[in-house]
Amino acid sequence: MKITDARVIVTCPGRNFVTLKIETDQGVYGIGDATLNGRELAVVSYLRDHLAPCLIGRDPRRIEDIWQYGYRGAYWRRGPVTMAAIAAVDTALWDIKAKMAGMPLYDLLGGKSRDGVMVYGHANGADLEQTVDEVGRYIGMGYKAIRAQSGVPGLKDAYGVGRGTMYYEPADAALPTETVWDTRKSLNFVPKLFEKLRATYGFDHHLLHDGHHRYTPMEAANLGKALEPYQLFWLEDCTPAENQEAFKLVRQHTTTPLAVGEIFNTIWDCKDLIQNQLIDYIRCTVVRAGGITHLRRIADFAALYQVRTGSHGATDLSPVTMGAALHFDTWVPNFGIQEYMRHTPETDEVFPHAYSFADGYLHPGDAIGHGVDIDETIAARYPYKPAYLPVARLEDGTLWNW
Ligand code: EZ4
Ligand code: CO
Repeated sequence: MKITDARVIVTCPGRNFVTLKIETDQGVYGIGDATLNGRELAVVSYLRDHLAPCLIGRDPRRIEDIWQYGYRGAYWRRGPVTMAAIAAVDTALWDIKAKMAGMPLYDLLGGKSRDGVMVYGHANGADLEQTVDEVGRYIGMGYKAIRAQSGVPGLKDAYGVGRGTMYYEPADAALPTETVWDTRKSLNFVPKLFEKLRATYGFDHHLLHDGHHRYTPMEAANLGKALEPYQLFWLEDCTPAENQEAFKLVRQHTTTPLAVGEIFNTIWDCKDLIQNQLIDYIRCTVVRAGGITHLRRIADFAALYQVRTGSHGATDLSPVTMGAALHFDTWVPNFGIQEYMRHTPETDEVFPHAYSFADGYLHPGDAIGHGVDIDETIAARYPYKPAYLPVARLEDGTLWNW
């Protein structure tokens, strides 16, 4: 069996997506997601100009060997661009293998460990009252777990607050939007939001919050401690994690569970955090962390330390990543939760998929492969459009972490 073609498809049904389609001499094809928000064309070139030509003629059944070829064979290891390209190839090859086996991908991975994948949705509002109402709306839709982000008094454009509520999309402009951040204002406000949420809805639902890398370790510790009475499911990205040791400081001050890893690319980024038990959930997902082959390695390593998975699932993760992640989540023994931001109807039309939502759970469906396809005719109607994530500055103009 041989790979005959590896094509990159760029489409923008409301937001940009980069998709790899691998074709074989046996008529079976596989689909992989290669989207890197705000840096899409770098991955397009990596695939089109460098990796795809090396794949032609290879046996698509040799997933592990092709993974190692992409990783070790480039000499230049790791990094978001490289790992998104490797992930796209890997996802497409698992899709092909599962189709050849006539199985849904979760069966090929080892079978179902659970009946449904618990997801958390995003409730956000311009102020406290609106956010509280939004959380109520998510509870009404059947969600068991909800992330709450709110506008902060005195700050324009807080992270996580959209223009429309259902389809929050941070990559909002052809050049990066500038936003302003102030930690003091945020620390004054966030505990009040969760106090109100628990007072209104009680403690039956899981509540989550994303700090989006904006606090220093000591500020993060302070926030984690202040949130303890409200029993969060997790506090995410409370401080930047390049220096993994920073989490020792946070950890020794708070019992609020911590989640990190949506911007990690490999097991090496997670290694110290996991083996020192500095986090509770690892946020890596298929496209960011080298596909199913590498994500599986991260999850198995995490299991040794009772760290559970909590895969990133924002709108920039295409339905292809969502589908593959749901198969992974259905199998992985140490599953925790899956993030789920809904895609727009235009995106769902470009990517027909077998997964579905019911009662707070996503189900991967029983289609063979990972169950997500791309309609190239519809995709061609939406050409690439430059779109960037915002940047954040402190009130004095200092560039900060968005
Ligand atoms: O800002 O995926 O938890 N979710 C997030 C996302 C990220 C975007 C960046 O592309 O932090 O909203
Ligand atoms: Co996040």
